[in-house]
Amino acid sequence: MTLALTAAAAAPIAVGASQRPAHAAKASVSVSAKEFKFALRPTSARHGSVTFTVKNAGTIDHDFKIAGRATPKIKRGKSATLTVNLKKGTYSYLCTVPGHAAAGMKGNFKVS
Ligand SMILES: [Cu+2]
Repeated sequence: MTLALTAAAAAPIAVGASQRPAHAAKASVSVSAKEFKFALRPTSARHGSVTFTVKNAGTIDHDFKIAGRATPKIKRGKSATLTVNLKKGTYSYLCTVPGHAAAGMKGNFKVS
């Protein structure tokens, strides 16, 4: 009885320790931008360094702004990356081209 309980308790701890790196998490998010919508994959991340790779899958210029930082304007078919350090919280993102956010190029990104 005592032996069985000890083994069961020890196993999950060992697995968790091997999967959790000691350094801060680094996340990658792929962002597709088009008229007039963003698609993020995934839509959330752990806090730490998050790199957004933004591809313009539309026909006109777009950019991607989050946490006060933005990519340059991205031409159709081109990509840009933006790395930001995010704390826990919910961050709104948008395209800063006039009218685009209002048309739907905005959303919320969750950081845990
Ligand atoms: Cu746009």
